[in-house]
Amino acid sequence: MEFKNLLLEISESVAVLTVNRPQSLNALNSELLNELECAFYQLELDPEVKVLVVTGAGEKAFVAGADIKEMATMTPPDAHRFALKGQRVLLALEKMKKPVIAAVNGYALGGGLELALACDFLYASESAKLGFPEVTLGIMPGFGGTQNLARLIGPKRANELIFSGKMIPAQKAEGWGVVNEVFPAQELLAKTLECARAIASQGTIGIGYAKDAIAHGLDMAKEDGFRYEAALFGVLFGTADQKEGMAAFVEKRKANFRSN
Ligand code: CO8
Repeated sequence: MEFKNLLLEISESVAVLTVNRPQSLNALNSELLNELECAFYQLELDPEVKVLVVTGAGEKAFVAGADIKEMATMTPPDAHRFALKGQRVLLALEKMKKPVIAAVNGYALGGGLELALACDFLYASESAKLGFPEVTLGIMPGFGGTQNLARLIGPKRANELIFSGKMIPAQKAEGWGVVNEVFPAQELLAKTLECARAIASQGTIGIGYAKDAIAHGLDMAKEDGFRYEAALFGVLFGTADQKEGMAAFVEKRKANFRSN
C-alpha cells in the first residue's frame, strides 16, 4: 500500500517505518493515524518482517504530538473519537507479536511520546526531548499516556511530567527507565538497526511468546504469570525453532531459524 505520510523500508527482515510530515514536526493527524493502523496490520502479516523500527523524518522530531491545528476546532465528541482512534492504533502497535523498537530522533511529545511508549523499547539520540505538553494547551494526554507512563515509571514521576508539561532530555529519560540507551544523533539509526538485526536472527516464535508473557504477565497475579510462562515454554518444544536452536548448539554451529 502507498502511504502519503509514512516511509517504509524493509531489508534483512527489519522494517523501518518513518513518520514523514517533517513540515509539521511529524505531528499525528487523522490521516496519519489511519495510515499507521494500515501499516501495523500489513507489517504484522508480512512474513519478510521480523522486527519493526519506528522513527521520525528529519533531524528535529520523532513526533511532536497529535496535530494541534487539526484538534483546535474539535468538539467534545470529535475529540473523544480522535482519542479513541489514537488509542486503538497505539494498542494495535503494542499488541503486535513482532518486536518493535522506537528510534527517538528528536522531540517525542504528547501523542509522539505515546507512540514511542507503545513500542517495546526506546533508543534515543542525545538531542531528543521527551514530554507531555498537553496541559500547556489546556488538555491532557489522550492516546494512553497517563496509563502507560504511570505503569512504566510510577505515578510520582508521571505526575510531575504530565502536570508540569515540561520536556526532559533523553539522558534523564534514560535514568528514569523510559529510554534504554542514548546515542549520538548520527549513530542512532545504525545502532537501532544493529540491535533489530540481532533480534531478527533469533527464534521468532520464542521472542513473540516472551513478549506475550511479559505483557500479559504484568496484568496477572505473579503465580498466574508463572503458569502462563510455563505453558508457553512447553509449547515452544513443539516448534522447528526449538529443534534447530538446540541442534545448532549441540553441533557447535550458528542456528538458522526459519519460522516466522
Ligand atoms: N501539531 C501541529 N503542528 C505542529 C506541531 C503539532 N503538535 N508541532 C509542531 N508543529 C508545526 C509548527 O506549527 C510549525 O509549523 P509552521 O511552520 O507552519 O508554523 C512547524 O511544525 C515547526 O514547529 P515550530 O516552528 O514550533 O518549531 P520550534 O523548533 O520553534 O519548536 C516545538 C519545536 C517545541 C516542538 C514546538 O513545535 C511545539 O511546542 N510543538 C507542539 C508540541 C505539543 O504541544 N505537542 C502535544 C500536542 S497534544 C497531543 O499530542 C495530545 C495527544 C492526545 C490527543 C487526544 C485526542 C484529543
